[in-house]
Formats: sequence, C-alpha cells, structure tokens
Amino acid sequence: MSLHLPDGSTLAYGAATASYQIEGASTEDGRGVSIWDTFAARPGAIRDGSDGSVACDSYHRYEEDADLLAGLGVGWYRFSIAWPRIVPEGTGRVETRGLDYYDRLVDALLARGVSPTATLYHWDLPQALEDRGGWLERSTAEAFADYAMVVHERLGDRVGVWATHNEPWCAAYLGYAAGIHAPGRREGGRAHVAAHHLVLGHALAAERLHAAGVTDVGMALNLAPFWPETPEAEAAADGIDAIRNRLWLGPLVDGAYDDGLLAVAPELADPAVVRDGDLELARGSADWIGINYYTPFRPAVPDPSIPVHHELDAYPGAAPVSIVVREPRTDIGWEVDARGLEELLVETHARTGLPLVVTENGAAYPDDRLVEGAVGVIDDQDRIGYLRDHVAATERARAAGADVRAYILWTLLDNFEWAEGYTKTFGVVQVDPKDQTRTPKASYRWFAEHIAGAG
Ligand code: IFM
Repeated sequence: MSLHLPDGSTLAYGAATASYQIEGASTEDGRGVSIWDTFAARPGAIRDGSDGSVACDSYHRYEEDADLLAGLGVGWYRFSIAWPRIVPEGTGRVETRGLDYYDRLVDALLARGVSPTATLYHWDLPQALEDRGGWLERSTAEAFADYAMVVHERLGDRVGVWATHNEPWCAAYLGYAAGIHAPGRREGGRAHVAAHHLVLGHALAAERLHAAGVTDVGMALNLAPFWPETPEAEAAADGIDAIRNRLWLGPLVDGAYDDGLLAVAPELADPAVVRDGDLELARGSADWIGINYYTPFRPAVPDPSIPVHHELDAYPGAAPVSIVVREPRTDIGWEVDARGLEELLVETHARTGLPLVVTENGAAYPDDRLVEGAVGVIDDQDRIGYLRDHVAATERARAAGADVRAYILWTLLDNFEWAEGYTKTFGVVQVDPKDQTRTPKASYRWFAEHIAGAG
C-alpha cells in the first residue's frame, strides 16, 4: 500500500467526504466554532433549517465508516480536516484532542488497507478568523500555512497525499460574493481578494510542506468545461471562464493572473493585495491537480426566457450571461454529461502537464426506490448510470493521454449538503437522519463490483 500518489498504471479508486458534512460532534473535544456553524444558524440560510452539528456522526462512527470503505474495496479515502478542531481560534493554541481524532481515523484506514488523503480546507474556517476578516485578510493565508504544518507534524508519517483547498472558487465567491455559503457575505469585487488569499494560502502551505519532505501537494478545483451556445456567448462569458477556471490554474502554472481576468477583477492587479513574490511562490507549487466535476457549463447571451443561474452573483465584474441547462438533470438540477469530465481531464493535463486526480464526481438523486423484495435497499440505478458513464469518461481521457491517477467518488455517505441541508443525497450509503444508521445502496454494490473487476 503506497502513501504516494498512485502511479497511474491502472486507475485507482477512492471515496470522498468532508469534515463539516459528516463529522457532527461540533462542540466536542474543544472544537472551536466554524463559519458553517454560524452561517447555518442564520434563519433561511439552509433550505431545511438544518446544520452539521450531528450530521453522520462520523466523529464517533469512523470505524464503521472505515469498514464501509473496506467493503467498497477502494484504495483511497479522501477526507478533510476541520481547522477549528485543530486550532480552535484559528491561530495559537493547538487542540490535541482534535489531532487525536484524525490520528485514530488514519490508523483505522491503514489497518484496513485504505490509503488516506487529507484535504486541509473544505470550507470550515474557524469563526475567530472570520471575525478578523476571514479570507479577505492576508493573515488568514498565513494562519492556514501554520495550521497545515501542525496537521502535517502529527499525520505526515502516515499521510502522503495532501490537498490544500477544496474548490476555492466556492470558498471565495459563494462565501464572499453570492453569500449563499458561509460566511454569507456579499462583498462584490472584494471576493477577488479572498480568492487571491486562498491561492496564497495554498502556496505558503505548499512551500512549507515541500520543505518538510512532502512530494504530493495538490488542490481540488471545481473547474467547469465551457460549452458556449454561440460565438457571441463565448465572448460574453470570458469573464466567467476567467474567474471560474483561469484564476486558479494561472498562478499555479504561469505564476500570473491573465489580462482577461484582470479586466474583470482589477483587485488582482492591486500591488497591495497581490504582493511581490506571491505569484512566483504559487508557480509550480502544485504536484498534482484535483478535478471535482459534476456538470458542464453552457453560457448563452442574456435571454429573459433562459433563467440566469443563481450563482451568477458569484462572478463579480463579469458580464452577465444566461446558463442553459439541458436534460437529463440530477435532483439538484445539474445537467448530466460525462463528456464534460473527459474534456476537462484532457484539457487540464494539456494545460498543466501535471498528474490529475478526479477528486470528486457523483450525483444527487431522490433515493425513494427500494429493491423489490429486499428490506431497505435503495435501487439507485440512476446514480449507477451516472457513475458508470463518468468512470468510462475518465478511462477515455486516460486513453487520450491525460495522466489521471485516480477516480474518487462523491460521496461515501448521504450528508449535510451545505445550503441544501439534508434534502439532496449524493451518497452510495444511505444515512438515516434519525439515528445515523448506514445502509449501502445498490450503487455501493455496483462500485464495489466495478473496482473488484477492474483490479
Ligand atoms: O457536497 C459538495 C462538496 O462538499 C463539494 N463539491 C460538490 C459537492 C456536491 O455539491
């Protein structure tokens, strides 16, 4: 069992989760308050009024979850670390009981032959840092690198593959522009400053992790394949493409923000924000790139008959466009088209030359169909179809030369789906919200059989 990035001789498989979405135990063992605790308590912020205080209770049930991973036959488990469990105030005092939890989790995985890969930031910022300005402040990036090293010092002997951020576009723009994710702020173009500080936090952490001997530091990006409806739409959507895609790869590959991006995000040309050396530090800081893919993105010239996607507030400075969403769609309204994943993998490999991991891919479907004659088994053929098509798309990208090392599905367990609460289920294992009982779905069996057959 290797702790390094899989070598790519065959496609490796994994499953992913994130701390706030599954752990619960939000006040246990000295955990500090996170921005998601605060945001979820805001009336109307979460569709069903829920929060992550109990979630899947994985803080206590991690052994059972490790058994589920072993039963699935995955080689990898991608989990995230809750920063407020480790450094409850964001800086300063370290909570060893938080580190002990991840220590136990990592050991439980290794004992079952599952390699751990840890994501350091999957959106649960300590509230104390948000109170000091959150990602709008440069000091948050510096605090992030300090926290990363605390975690590495404890787990680095058993965790080799690290992701700094998960989907930093969401953290910056859903959090600080659209305001539909924590911390729920609507700061317009200031969200570009948050984006730069996320890039900087990654670069500072990567520099120190590399100095400590880590060779596999990456970032999980929700890049979007752009499929404009018309040539006019392509031009109109350039600003959105810049913010969603180029803002992240530009610093990592070229050590620069491109001119088209700077035209819509002048904050990124401000030398007080992007200081000398920041972008040079980012260049070459990633050893691999994670791709989180769910759906393609079809911009159209503004048309009142086509709804403007609700996330458009999340592209400050960019020209507004309408977004066409074709059928079929999942329960969360996202168009299903696996060719988007294939294209993203091929293009991202061509752009970066780096090894890639599909760090997330999966689908929300209403899990209300039971297998006839069986008790409690959800017959989620739609999810099986989605996964089958996207695994095949990943294999096609590999055949076309993209260096894709692993396919990690989202997600092991039905969990707290952010602003959607518990109303949208992506898991291959159902979790009863009343008592956290876990029941594998038909998709769990399908994925296990696929992995066994592939192996
Ligand atoms: O649940 C999320 C995850 O936390 C980040 N990527 C998208 C998933 C589905 O919305």
